[in-house]
Amino acid sequence: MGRIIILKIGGSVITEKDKPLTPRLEGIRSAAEAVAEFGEPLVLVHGAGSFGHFLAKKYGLSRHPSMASPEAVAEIRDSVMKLDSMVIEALRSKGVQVYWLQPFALYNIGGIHEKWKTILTNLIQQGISPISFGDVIPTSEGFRIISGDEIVRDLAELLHPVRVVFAMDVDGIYRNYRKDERPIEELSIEEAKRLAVDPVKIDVTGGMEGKLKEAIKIARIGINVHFTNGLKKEHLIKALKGKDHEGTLVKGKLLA
Ligand code: IP8
Repeated sequence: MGRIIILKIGGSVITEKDKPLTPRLEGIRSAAEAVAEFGEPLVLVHGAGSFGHFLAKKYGLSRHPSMASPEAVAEIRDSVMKLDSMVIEALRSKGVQVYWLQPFALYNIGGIHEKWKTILTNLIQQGISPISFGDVIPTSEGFRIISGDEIVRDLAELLHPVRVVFAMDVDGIYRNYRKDERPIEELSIEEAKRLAVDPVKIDVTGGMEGKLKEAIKIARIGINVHFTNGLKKEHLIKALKGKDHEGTLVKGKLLA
């Protein structure tokens, strides 16, 4: 069985987070190049950045299901799909072949459907990178935002990858971003839990805090989680290889 690595390309890498509906073209290109140069198929998930969070906030949608207007849902979906096409196009232009996965279709009640384990593993074995993204999805109680970070965690639980990489617009996790020069090299699950990270207020799915929470859940099933800078190609390639990189490793440890 081919080894599986999951990469989350953060919304801050592929969009200008403070400017609504603005792609970060050099970030999209650099992440696509890193994936291409790494050379192995990956399970890819990307965030929505300013193509999702501004609109979600505007229409009052969050991770909890609520009733939303059809216009709101259609507008958010349309917007994240535009970003998704740009990411897919950049990847394909660098020679990375992807298979697009509708986030909603992955889910069954209670999590990702077991059947996807074989399907996703087969895609990887055939040299194709499945790709999904943070989205707005229907539930029995209305619509909700599903974060790419949440999809990554659910995929990690299903697929037990050799590692998970979160690519962001900073080098890693910092104790104090403004004061520290370098991010923390390694965090145990306990240390990660103690670390207070400022949630970015515009991010309806929890920003850095949300990422760290999902990383802790992944590390608890024994999987190493790497945080790295997706705007720095060499950093990202090293993280994908699981080598010492300039980012932060949350050390996986199987907890009963
Ligand atoms: O950027 C959020 O996904 P994320 C999706 O991965 C929307 O948290 C539509 C805001």
